[in-house]
Amino acid sequence: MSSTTQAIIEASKQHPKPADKSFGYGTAGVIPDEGVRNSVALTTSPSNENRNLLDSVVYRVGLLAALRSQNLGGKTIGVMITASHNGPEDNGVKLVDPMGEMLEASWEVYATTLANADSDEVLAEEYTNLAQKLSIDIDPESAAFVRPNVVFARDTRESGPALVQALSDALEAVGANKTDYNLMTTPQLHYIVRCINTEGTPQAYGEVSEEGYYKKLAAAYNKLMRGVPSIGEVTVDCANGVGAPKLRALAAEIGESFQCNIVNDLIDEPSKLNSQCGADYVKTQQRLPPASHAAPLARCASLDGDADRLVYYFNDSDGTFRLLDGDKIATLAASFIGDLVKAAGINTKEKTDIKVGVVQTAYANGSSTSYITNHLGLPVICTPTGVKHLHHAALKFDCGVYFEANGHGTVVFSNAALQVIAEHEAESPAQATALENLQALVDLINQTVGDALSDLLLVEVILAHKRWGPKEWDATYTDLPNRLVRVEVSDRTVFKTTDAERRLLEPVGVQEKINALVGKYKQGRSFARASGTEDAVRVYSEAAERGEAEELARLVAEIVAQY
Ligand code: NG1
Ligand code: ZN
Repeated sequence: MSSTTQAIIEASKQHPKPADKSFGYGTAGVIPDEGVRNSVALTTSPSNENRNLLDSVVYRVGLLAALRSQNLGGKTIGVMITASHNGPEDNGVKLVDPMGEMLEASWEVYATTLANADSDEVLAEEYTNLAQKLSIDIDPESAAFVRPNVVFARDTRESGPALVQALSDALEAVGANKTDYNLMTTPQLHYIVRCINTEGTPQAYGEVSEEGYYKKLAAAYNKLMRGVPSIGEVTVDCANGVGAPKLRALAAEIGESFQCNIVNDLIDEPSKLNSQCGADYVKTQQRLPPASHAAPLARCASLDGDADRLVYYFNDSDGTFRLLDGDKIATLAASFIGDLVKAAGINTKEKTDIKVGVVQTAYANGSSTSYITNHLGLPVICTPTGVKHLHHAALKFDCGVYFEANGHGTVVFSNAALQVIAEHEAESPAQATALENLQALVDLINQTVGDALSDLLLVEVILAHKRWGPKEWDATYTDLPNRLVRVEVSDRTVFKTTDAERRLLEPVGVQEKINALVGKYKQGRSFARASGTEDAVRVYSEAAERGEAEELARLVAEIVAQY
């Protein structure tokens, strides 16, 4: 047995896997097969088996991160410890690939294999097998040994530091170089990973530091706001999470051109994380966080617990709550960018040098899809749920705008588009201004992953340029009434979908029943799919009238519940 495998076994004894648990890599990272909410649940009581549950997963994910780095010639891999929008007692772990993307899909199965190894010895064996399969030399004494490079960060959850220890133990066992970035938002870690791996190349993404992140965004924002009158303060609910101190630092770096009122910033009270506040609360409850008091027509926004989701909302003059979700952010961004490439003279009637497109999931409101196609005249792709699918599809465009309805998304530019934007020659002062704005926009947007802080600045810039309040933005199109229901079933794996999860293949006959129901409703649409993060099937429906959307959801849920 090599010294590395010996070290893996020794350290693994500190992070044992509970015997009766199994794991899979879901829409949000490694999760137990019975699906404990998003990512992996963890309670803070040391005696609770859930603690060991996540402890072993993080330890093993640390081993995998090192292998991933070695497999890519020593490129830096990121590990983020967070359970995003979920409760404070949950936690989870995700890997970040070298360009700041999510872990390549083919590696998800390796994560599952290591997470499920039944003993410390079997884990070491699986690790060795995997290294062999990937032709990785794991002996630090060997000439062919590539030292792994791994960086990591965590959100504000109480369980974070203990999990960082598990991760650290794994990295030490395999002789990896490691850097602990402590508290960060998920997108900040993605930014850091990309900066490290592109440093000194023509694709350099920015300074490798949290400070560098603020400077890059602040400079881009201030460039875009030059000569543009302020539209006043935005109130930002930070979900009592890591986004609060980070937004404060960003706002300080920007200076007076960005006025924000930060609420729900109690990060020293861990139980308050995502509780009665945050993007998920606002989106699912369709109401203001109780602690927020929004004046009529005042812009409000909410982040989630790791600041990768953003939704906007406001109270109308008559007091009704209006949500501006990921679909509204996507349409706003796509229309602004579409106009800019035209104003810069890059796209004209004769040529489309930068093809702009939008990527959504089946949960996008039908009205948003029609608006993009019919009003903005842009192509739309629908993908399965999970940002990795959206991100991948967005790369098919020169400029791909992707958002989930829940507010997770960003804009990605192809290398060809970046080159056009950098080299295009403006033929008038107006074109020159548009081009400069486009160039600044590329820096303002965190292209690695959906980033609530970057998206917040993006929306603020667009609204200021358009001189729009939330009501004008909301008026671009009217959402169809919709309903999302969670249905508990005995075995969610029997639900198999096709067509970007919009139709069921199995159980056989169910789709036909759904179709028959949908046909009875004006502008009716409904689909059912197994959740990737919870042990349930989700049913979504929309229709022309609220009552009809509700009824359709109820009836489809009744069909699903029979399985
Ligand atoms: P699942 O549980 O697979 O529906 C949920 C969200 C996704 C995504 C993931 C990961 C809905 C309907 N689903 O996935 O959009 O955010 O969690 O966090 O919002
Ligand atoms: Zn999140």
